[in-house]
Order: sequence, then C-alpha cells, then structure tokens
Amino acid sequence: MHIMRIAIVSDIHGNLPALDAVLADIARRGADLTVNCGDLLSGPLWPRETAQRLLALNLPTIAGNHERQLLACAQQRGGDGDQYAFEQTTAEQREWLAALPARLQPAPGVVMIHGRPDSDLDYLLDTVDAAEPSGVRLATPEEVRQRLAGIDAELVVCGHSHHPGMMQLPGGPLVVNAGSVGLPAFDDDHRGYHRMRNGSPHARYALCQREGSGRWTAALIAVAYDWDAAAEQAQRNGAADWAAWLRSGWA
Ligand SMILES: [Mn+2]
Repeated sequence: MHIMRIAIVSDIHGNLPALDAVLADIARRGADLTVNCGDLLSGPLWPRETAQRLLALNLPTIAGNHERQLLACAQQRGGDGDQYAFEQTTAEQREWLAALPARLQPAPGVVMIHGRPDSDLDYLLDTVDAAEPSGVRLATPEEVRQRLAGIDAELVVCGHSHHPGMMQLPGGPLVVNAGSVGLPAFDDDHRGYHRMRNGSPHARYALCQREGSGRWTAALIAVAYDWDAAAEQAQRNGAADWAAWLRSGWA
C-alpha cells in the first residue's frame, strides 16, 4: 500500500483517556497508518491499562528515554514516574518495552526517532537556552540539520519535548514533532532548568500527509478530553505537579 497519511502519537505517559480521545480523532479524520514515538507509560496515571491498550493496537512503536528508565528500575529505584510505572506493569508488558527499537522506518522515506538520533534525552526541534525566560527556544534550521546528520529521509517524526512543531529543512526532510498525547507541560533540568508549556491542556498529535508533488505536510492537532479526570488521578497518586500541568498545559 502507498502510504499517504500517517498519524503520529508520542509521549502518552500513561494517559489512557487522552490516548483514547486521540485514537478516536484519528479514526474520524482517517489515516493509513498510526505510529508511536515513545515515552509510553511513565507517570502517575494509568501505566498498566495504557500498556494493555497499546499491546492490543500493535502500532509501529519506538522506545523513548522513559522506556529505558522504567526498565532500569529492575536494578535501581528510579524517578517517581518511572518507578510507579515499573511497579504497576506486568512482566509481559515490560518484555514488550524491552524489545522496542530506538529508530524505525515505518514507510519509505519516513524515519521515527524519539529525541535526537544519538540521544533520547535531547530535543530535536527545541534547544535548551538559559537566555530564554522559559529556558528553552525553537532550534534553528542549522542546529536541526547538524542533529540529523547521516539521516536520509523525506519525513522525520519525533517527540520527547512535548512541544508540537514542524520545520522544513531546505533540500532536506520535513521534521515534525507530534507533541504529547498525555502531558502538555513539565519542567526539567537536563542541560539546564527549563519549562515546557503549550498553554492548553489538550492532547496533541500530528497527521502527516504526502502530497502528489512528493512534498510532505503536517497538521498539528489538539484534542479535547477529560483532563480533570487525568489531573485527579495524578493527585490521587501524589503528583500535585502533574495535576497542575494536566489541568492547565502550563508549567
Ligand atoms: Mn522523552
């Protein structure tokens, strides 16, 4: 089959109602293929139930940094979200996580990565920068080109920053960050303190389309779901920071 429309989901982080709302929106709009760019379960929400849904869907899926971090909890206690997801998931679910690749080509000319090709902890389309009030800014085309050195593709899809965006590299691929299905804002210390915020609590995904001209385009889509229920689940599990991020999309 010639793939024309690809839906990209990423960074679900155990938010099952957000995932179900996104899957319903994809079904309504129509896609030839849905792919998943990682960070599937970690967080104070519904990791086991989300794993059960994702296993049944069997989407082309890559591992994010949180799959690695969750699995490392077998050796050493991890961060709260990874540890909770590790304890909640079944051995079979964790075996599935351990088998996920870091990179996939789900269709000709299409490459999936979580962060950067050489790092699942660094952003592709965003750059941590202490000069910015939020501590993070859009990456420049030159930065993105350098980060993608050696990647041959028409379309590169990624996640990790939870910030939906797209960049057309002149003479190169369209690069699309799908944003996050499950967590619209957070803060982090990697490469310097920064706050990611999208300004609304909606679940995000991307719908990419290859036009007859051979050029790719992408729609960055925001889907309403019951974010109050997700925030209440985070609160029940002791994560007041997640509850606030889920309700507001602001950190
Ligand atoms: Mn990540």
